[in-house]
Amino acid sequence: MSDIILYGSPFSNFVRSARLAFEEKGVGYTLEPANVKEPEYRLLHPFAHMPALRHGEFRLGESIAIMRYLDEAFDGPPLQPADVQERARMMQWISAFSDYVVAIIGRRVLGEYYAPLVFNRPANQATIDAALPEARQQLSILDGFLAKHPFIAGDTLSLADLMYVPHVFYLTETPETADLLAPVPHLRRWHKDMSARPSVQATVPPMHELHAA
Ligand SMILES: N[C@@H](CCC(=O)N[C@@H](CS)C(=O)NCC(=O)O)C(=O)O
Repeated sequence: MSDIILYGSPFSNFVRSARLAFEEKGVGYTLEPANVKEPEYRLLHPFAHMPALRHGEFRLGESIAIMRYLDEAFDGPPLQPADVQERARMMQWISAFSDYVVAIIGRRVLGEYYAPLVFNRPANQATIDAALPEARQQLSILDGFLAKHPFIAGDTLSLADLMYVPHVFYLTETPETADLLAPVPHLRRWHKDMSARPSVQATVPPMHELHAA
């Protein structure tokens, strides 16, 4: 058992991004359930979300904070570009992800398509339909950058790729959401390349459990 514990569900996109950072760095960890409703959980994450991390006495919440901590506190391949402008561009994509992509593709498109499986309620098609134009635009913006660069921040793998992979993975998993990827070949190429990485393969959510539930 590792002395680093990551709290969260293997289905959570944000937990998966943190797990991807562990895998890419080669840092061992134990994944434990996050009891977000328990008052003590707020000692790990003040806003009671997942993921949260415990490393000895150190506690930390929020995926990107955990990912940067792993990258900066441990040896292993660097996950942030050394070049200051590339590092800034990495943060641009991560910030856009957290504010725009999560709101549209995460909450409105994926959140609704997966509502029957995850929340046991019907999908709200009106919410999906209203979000689709902006979702398509977001994917096309990413596609345009990936037409010229192998990775989201530029020439090397970075935390930005690890942030986006889980959301794009869920898009590939239903026929309706996979349709959104048809017009974005460069994003599909990136996702194919990412899917070949051992880190991505080691963190695939156990979808059969979701379908059986
Ligand atoms: N900004 C946060 C988002 C985390 C988040 O929204 N996590 C969801 C699960 S995907 C959560 O904890 N929801 C509360 C709950 O499940 O009760 C991060 O990047 O870590």
